[in-house]
Amino acid sequence: MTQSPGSRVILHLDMDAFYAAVEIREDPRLAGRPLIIGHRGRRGVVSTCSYEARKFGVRSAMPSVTAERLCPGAVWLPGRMPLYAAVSRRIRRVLDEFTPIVEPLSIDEAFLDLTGVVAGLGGGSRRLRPVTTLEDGAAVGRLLKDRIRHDERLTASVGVAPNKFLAKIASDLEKPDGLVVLPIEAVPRRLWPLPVERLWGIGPRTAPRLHAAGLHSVGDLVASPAALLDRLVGPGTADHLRALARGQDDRTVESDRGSKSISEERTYGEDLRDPDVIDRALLARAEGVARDLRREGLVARTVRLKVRTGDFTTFTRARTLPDPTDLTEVIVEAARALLRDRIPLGQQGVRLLGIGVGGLQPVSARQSTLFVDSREDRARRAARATDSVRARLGEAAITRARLLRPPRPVRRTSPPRKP
Ligand code: TTP
Ligand code: MG
Repeated sequence: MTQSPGSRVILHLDMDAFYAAVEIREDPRLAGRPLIIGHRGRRGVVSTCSYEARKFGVRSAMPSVTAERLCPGAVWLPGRMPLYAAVSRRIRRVLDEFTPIVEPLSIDEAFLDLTGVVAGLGGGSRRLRPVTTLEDGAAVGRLLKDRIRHDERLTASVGVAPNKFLAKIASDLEKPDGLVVLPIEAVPRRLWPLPVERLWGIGPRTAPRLHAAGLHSVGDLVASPAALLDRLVGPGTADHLRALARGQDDRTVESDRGSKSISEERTYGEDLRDPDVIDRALLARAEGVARDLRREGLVARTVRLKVRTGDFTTFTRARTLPDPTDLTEVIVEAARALLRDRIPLGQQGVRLLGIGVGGLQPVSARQSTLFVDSREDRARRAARATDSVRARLGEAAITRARLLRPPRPVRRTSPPRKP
């Protein structure tokens, strides 16, 4: 499969009938029987149940009395959290072996960003190479499922897609023990038939309003006139839902390790309007953030730009870098692109400007050796040298020429010359 450059490979993993599956592993006599984890009685609710119990209509969060009525023959167990938590921690360690960017969502599910990570992708020789396509991602998914089956005797369902939303949809499509790749081309066939409730942001309050207007499936929503959805949920939410329905989602996988994110922001007494002044403010924030990264020995996978405009609207936009970095130039370029392409400044000036970085990992853990090019290494060495001069001689010892230049009174029409 061909993919556009810069596209991501995101994996979502969700364990099957997690608490119930662990109990069945501990006592194989339970296998094949309807098993419900939860407390019986008037005040109890179902935590989860085996797939055999689901055939009777039993579901998570259902009152236990309802479950008892639907499935009178079920075995009930109260649940053992410490055991499930220990299994979850061990699975987490397996996930960590595959990529440094793991975002756990709950005790039994997580997102992994596999873009560019090096894995033994099989093909007879099990050659190590970086993950670049969804098929590579699926190969990693297979390895991951095999490891969990082997180490824990449990099954997981995996979705592989170019973003978080589609990966999560995909992991659920063929549960249990599923492995589904969901490229953007498959969105009409696989996403559009699903109920609108599957879009993030459509909850119990919004869903009935959409149903009343005849919008039941994601496809209904795609086919509906824009004005209808705008009126039902407001134009902001409508845009968000339309993007998801087309399979678009640019949220980044936020690793919880090194969850300490690094950021810098400034509020200005007077709104910034001159593009040149705004650009220099961006550069200064990027410089601060990059220096913190280098001091901590970390590289960042994502760059986040925060802009508050004169009318107090706040925008936060993020992008994933093709390769983790601690370089000012790379960070400021990402921030510039976000400002240019993703923030509708309109006539507004900038009141607050911030740059943050996430997806942090130790510089030594940079896995995508493919991307280590000597130009970047040289830039990094230069940055380190500058940092150490600053550390010895103080802040003012070295300043970027660009940051010294006075603001220009008129709009720039040609790119700045190199100083
Ligand atoms: P889920 O992944 O939602 O459910 P599951 O793993 O049991 O089944 P599936 O195959 O559909 O993924 O939740 C993971 C665990 O979290 C689940 O085993 C029990 C617990 N849980 C609750 O205790 N209460 C709830 O309402 C839900 C949804 C889950
Ligand atoms: Mg699960």
